[in-house]
Amino acid sequence: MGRKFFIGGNWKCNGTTEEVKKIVTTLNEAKVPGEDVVEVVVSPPYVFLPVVKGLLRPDFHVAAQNCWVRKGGAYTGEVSAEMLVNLGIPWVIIGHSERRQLLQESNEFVGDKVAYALSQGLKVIACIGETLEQREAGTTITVVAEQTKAIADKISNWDNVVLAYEPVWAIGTGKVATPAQAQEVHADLRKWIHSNVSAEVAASVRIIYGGSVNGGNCKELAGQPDVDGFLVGGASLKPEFVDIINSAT
Ligand code: G2H
Repeated sequence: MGRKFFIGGNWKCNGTTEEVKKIVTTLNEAKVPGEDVVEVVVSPPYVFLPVVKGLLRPDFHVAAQNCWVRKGGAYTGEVSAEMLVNLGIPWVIIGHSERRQLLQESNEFVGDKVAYALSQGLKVIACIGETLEQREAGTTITVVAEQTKAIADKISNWDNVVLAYEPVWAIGTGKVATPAQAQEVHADLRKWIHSNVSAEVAASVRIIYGGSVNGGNCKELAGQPDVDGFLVGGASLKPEFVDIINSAT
């Protein structure tokens, strides 16, 4: 079976209740292909998860932007995987580069988080990607392979994992990877998974691209054979997100 196209909207730390409701209204009124063609998941900040989940059309789903690395308890300011499950939130984004860079989340910590979230029944969008310095040093595949290995070392079942390749230099900069650059890394990563995880996982795991995706550049990127969808930041807050969803066809 082919890999179903996946579109994630990462709203990051944006929005008021009114703004969030407006985005949901736009999404609810949008004409998009069915769930058999494209899987759509939007990720509001924690505080808006219940309102978005309550108002959002049933064929779209919600994700948290992070969760704690193990069972909840005395961890001030954290939100546990169990709490997300309790709220009926099916997905979580883990290892976004903003957290890796600003909050020093290491590869190992991200791997532990992915494993714990999966163990609790969540589905995970796991983010990886190189910095500009690493790309210019020619270490892109080494870096993303190390990030992926830290996850692979901790999990045995990839059915509920989507890998988001997000080159750090393309995030929120307006500087999108070219379709050829994205395809090259996705294909290399799939090869790495083939050799280091299994042929089955390499064939089935969805590798989505993130980094300045918008309504204008999505179609060409979507046409690349190893690009299985997008994780969209800035443009997911705007009506053009609907065009990005429609790039699935
Ligand atoms: C990358 C992306 C969403 P943007 O962080 O995860 O954001 O599309 O704004 O570059």
